[in-house]
Amino acid sequence: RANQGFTVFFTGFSGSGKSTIANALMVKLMEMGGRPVTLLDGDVVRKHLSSELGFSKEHRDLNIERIGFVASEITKNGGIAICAPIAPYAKTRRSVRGMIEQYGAFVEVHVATSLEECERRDRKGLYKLAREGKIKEFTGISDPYDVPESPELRLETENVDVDNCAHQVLLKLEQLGLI
Ligand code: GGZ
Repeated sequence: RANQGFTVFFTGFSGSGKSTIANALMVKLMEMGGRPVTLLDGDVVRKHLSSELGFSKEHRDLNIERIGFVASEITKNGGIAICAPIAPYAKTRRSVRGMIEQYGAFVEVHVATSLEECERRDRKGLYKLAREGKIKEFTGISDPYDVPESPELRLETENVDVDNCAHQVLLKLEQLGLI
């Protein structure tokens, strides 16, 4: 159905490029007009919706379930939700998929930047702190990340620019008949 709501759910390591690609995608979808687009970025959600939560498995799961709930409401009302958390646990991603697929499409996009590359870039200096043990339970360093087995799309970001990545997502949405 060309007019159903849908959720684009990015997952990947810290520093993989999720937020940047999600932002670029949001701009493109907004330019197309039509349905309202809501970006639920990791940072913003952590500040406004999950401010009391840390990074234990329980807290990460709660965070993702909250994002999933908001995305499912947006999807139910025919909107477009773009989510960009790490979402390290496959089981939790599956549960969110289930919540959303009751109302519309769930498009999982694995931002597959390798841990090595994220750590090499270390844009916020967090990997260094994690290696020094100053940040505990850091995804990829001292906490797990379940690699998505069958996402709708996997983005290899090395030597591919942001615009190209966002374009690949648009093509996938077209292929799926969502836009
Ligand atoms: C992972 C952490 C941690 C730990 C703080 N592990 O690059 P960033 O800074 O902006 O993205 C990371 C963000 C991850 O929050 P999410 O809500 O996306 O995580 S989850 O989906 O697992 O709930 C990073 C920062 O928070 N950060 N401590 N220990 N990332």
